[in-house]
Amino acid sequence: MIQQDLALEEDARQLKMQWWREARFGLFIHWGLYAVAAGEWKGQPFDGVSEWIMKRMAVPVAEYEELAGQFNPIGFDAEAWVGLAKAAGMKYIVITAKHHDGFAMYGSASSPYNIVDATPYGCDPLKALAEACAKEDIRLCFYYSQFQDWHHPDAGGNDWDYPDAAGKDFERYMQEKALPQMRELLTQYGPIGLIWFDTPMSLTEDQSRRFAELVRGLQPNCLINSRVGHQYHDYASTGDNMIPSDVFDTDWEVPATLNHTWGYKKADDNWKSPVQLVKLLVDINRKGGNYLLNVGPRGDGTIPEGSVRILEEVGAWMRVNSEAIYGTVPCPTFPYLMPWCGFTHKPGKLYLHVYEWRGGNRVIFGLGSPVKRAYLLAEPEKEIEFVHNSAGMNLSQQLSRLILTLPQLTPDPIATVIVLEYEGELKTEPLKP
Ligand code: FHN
Repeated sequence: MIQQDLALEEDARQLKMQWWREARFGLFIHWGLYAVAAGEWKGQPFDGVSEWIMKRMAVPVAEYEELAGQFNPIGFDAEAWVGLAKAAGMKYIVITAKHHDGFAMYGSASSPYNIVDATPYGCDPLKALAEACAKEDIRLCFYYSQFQDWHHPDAGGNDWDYPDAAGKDFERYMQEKALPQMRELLTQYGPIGLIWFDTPMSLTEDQSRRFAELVRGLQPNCLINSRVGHQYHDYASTGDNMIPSDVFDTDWEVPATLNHTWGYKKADDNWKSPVQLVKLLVDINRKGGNYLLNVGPRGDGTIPEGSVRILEEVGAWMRVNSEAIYGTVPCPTFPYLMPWCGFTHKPGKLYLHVYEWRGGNRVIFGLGSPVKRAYLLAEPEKEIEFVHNSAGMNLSQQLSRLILTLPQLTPDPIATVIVLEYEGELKTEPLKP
């Protein structure tokens, strides 16, 4: 009976993971009072990720609260944000409903320290986002810092206003803020794709379980990431910007920055280029993961033009090539490194992302599955000539050789994708002495 229950639970998890596995690319949004500070406190620049300014500069709660009085993001446009994610080819949005600073970015009845009650703006951006996401078929998801809350005297993280030795009652924080806010988020905004917990730190197993049970009780289809703690998750978050070195055999996602910060920081224009981003997306997808790429909107509600332009360029590439991204499954490693290309995979199709195109012969060693057809994803009628020799004694390290004859063409400035249709299972061959 217990075995049967477990099997049913696993079947249900497989079903609810489907949209997320199909999506492969999502938008993370870090937005909060720290966007007003923009990486400076009293004219002093701060060296670190912007949303940590309160803790790193040990800003007293009463002083940090003053940012709320200056927060009036009249430039916020939910449809433009959702439109940007959609145009970039992203399928879900995860936004900070409450980050470690404890400020709720929605109208919360459980704490007046929220954007509706404590700012001149007085509106609920998550409501507007929920409506825009529903229209555009983008899954709305919430980030919630469940352990750290530097505003609440009993929560984790604030040892300058509230020293740990003063006898914190974490249970009181859970009962009066964290659990009620989770309930609000799961009952006021329609179906939520996932709850993105963060920094569980010293949460006990019982506390993690109660967060997970609350989510599952209110929205059984809502996914939970591994930072809920104690293995109560549906999928794993890797470390920030940390990509596994090879295929990772579980459901996983990389939370990643576009520059060097999550929240808006006016001094940080270190944007990754569209080429770098697509290479990362391809690499992450090949290894079986999702890419959750962050933007940090400003205090006025606008997304920095630098990030908008880059995401639009990624989107232009996605419009032609997203078949090679959505719903991909892991692709085994090839025996040799091939810096000129990347791979993604779906059963029956191997996608070769050519970063450095040149006409003429290019060889792929070690593809063990017979190739039936090769063509350009952007122009499927353009067949690519090839010869596929199976492994033999006289060939390099006894590996199969796929010799592609690439035509002269104007390549995609990011990556030109070739589809290789193959027979049977996808097999790559190991190097032999
Ligand atoms: O401390 C946070 C950080 O500010 C940011 O939210 C990232 C996103 O993954 N999570 C924590 C650090 O891992």
